[in-house]
Amino acid sequence: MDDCIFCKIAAHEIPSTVVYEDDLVIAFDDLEPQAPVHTLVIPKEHYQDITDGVPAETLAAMAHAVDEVAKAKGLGSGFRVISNKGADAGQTVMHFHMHVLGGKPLGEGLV
Ligand code: D5M
Repeated sequence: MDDCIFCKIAAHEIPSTVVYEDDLVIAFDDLEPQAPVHTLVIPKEHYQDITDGVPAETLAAMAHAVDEVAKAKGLGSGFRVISNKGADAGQTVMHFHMHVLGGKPLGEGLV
């Protein structure tokens, strides 16, 4: 999509700190980190959110990328994966993404 910031990151049209990349996905550090490690995993193709008909192959590639991020960032003791869908969940960038959060004890609550 022309006006999507994450599409531009996926195309390397705007800079990001890339942690992992393959043919289907790219992972890069969040600009507004909520934890010592806060990396986003996105599909290179544009999907609005997790419910937008994302192919199984792409979802599997994202799961693999999460694992690669965890290894690259030394998150062996644990981490959290969150994907916001829609305004009520706080989604601000309408390109499907998974937040990978860690680097400190995150507590037991989900919100
Ligand atoms: O999360 C959207 C996330 O995207 C939020 O944590 C900020 C991050 N963001 C926005 N623009 C950028 C760029 N250019 N680089 C890196 N990170 C970015 P949401 O779940 O939609 O609220």
